[in-house]
Amino acid sequence: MLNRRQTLGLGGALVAGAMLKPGDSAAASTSAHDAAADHRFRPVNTPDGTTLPYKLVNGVKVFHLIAEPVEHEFAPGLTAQCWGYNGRVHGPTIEAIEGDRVRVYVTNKLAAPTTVHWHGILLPSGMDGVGGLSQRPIEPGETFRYEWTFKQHGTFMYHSHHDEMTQMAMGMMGLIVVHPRQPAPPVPDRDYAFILSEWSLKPGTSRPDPNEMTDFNLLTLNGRCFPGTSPIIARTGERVRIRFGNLSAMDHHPIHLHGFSFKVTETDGGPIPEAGQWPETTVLVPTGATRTIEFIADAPGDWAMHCHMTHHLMNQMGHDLPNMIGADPAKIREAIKNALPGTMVMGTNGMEDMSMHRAMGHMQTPENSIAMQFGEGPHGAITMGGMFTILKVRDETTSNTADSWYQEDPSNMAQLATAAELKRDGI
Ligand SMILES: [Cu+2]
Repeated sequence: MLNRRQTLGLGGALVAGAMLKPGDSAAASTSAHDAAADHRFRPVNTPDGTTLPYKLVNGVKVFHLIAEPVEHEFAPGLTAQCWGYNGRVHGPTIEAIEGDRVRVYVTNKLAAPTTVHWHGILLPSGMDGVGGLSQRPIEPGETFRYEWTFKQHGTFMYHSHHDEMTQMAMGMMGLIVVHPRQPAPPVPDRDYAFILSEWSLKPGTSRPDPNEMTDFNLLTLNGRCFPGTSPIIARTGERVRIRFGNLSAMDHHPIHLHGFSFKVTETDGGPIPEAGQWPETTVLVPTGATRTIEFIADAPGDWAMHCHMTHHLMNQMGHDLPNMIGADPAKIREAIKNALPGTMVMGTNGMEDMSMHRAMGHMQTPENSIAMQFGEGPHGAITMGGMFTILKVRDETTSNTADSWYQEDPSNMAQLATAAELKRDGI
């Protein structure tokens, strides 16, 4: 059930942990995925991310988070000096089972003090991780121990709770997925998890700006912006669960999935009783909250999944541009060409032509920046960036599915209308 990327991401953890059972005292390195072997739950897949391994010590799952600077790639061609955990932005997903006793060591390798808050987890006040309120900050070089028993299941998050504005803007967050001890059927065939976040990274710079309040220019799914996001995959007829957690500084994200009607089955407060679930195609994920959706992937195809705020589908270059719709840019280019050589003016028909110029190398952009919108699809440019990815549903999936495009039956495709058709229908 693991896809190619997930298998790669897990590396040796699966092998090392395959034979461990709860209660083993051996301190062998493993991950929550070992339990999948006895079918108690479907392991969660964090696209473009990974799951944090643990050691089982006298029945306690022991995790180690290391807060540290990370050079992070948002999409090919765009990297930044961020802060994350265990060499990643965002941190690896912590996965466990309801009832598990867990111990999480947090080592601070940053130059600044930090803490970790376990967002939505029901635990003792002293383990809550709020700097100054529930503990003193973890100074650089120190390691703190957090410990609790999971009394609940669902989708939760962890994040810095010290100098939050700075540290969260730099990337210090991750997901926590707790599976039910007694899974209630139907257990999903696919279980994906995304963390939604936003960044301000001025073109040509290499450090996110934590002082930004409104003009975020990188909107990410698991720290990646389209076209850097990996697609997600399902086989036709499978039950798919997708978990969204939002830790954006200032924005909520209405996540829209094409092609399906889904139900919102849980929040970070817990499962929603079936009688309270209603059908949706867009789920609003407020900042500081999680939402989980489930549906049957009963229609094969390449289906867009994205935030519906159109400015959250733009990358860096889409900001602070003059409105040139319907104007003649030639005169402006002429007027400024000596003062600002290489300047592009937004096209008179929108952004697509500008992105095409950029992609074809006609347009100069600052070093370490990416086009505001532009992915390559089977039928031309996909004129989006940011919080956008693709759900690929196929009757049969293979290791190549992620890189393939859906071959639609031509009779089911929008086509250039013929003269005969126009005449027939009186157009
Ligand atoms: Cu959004």
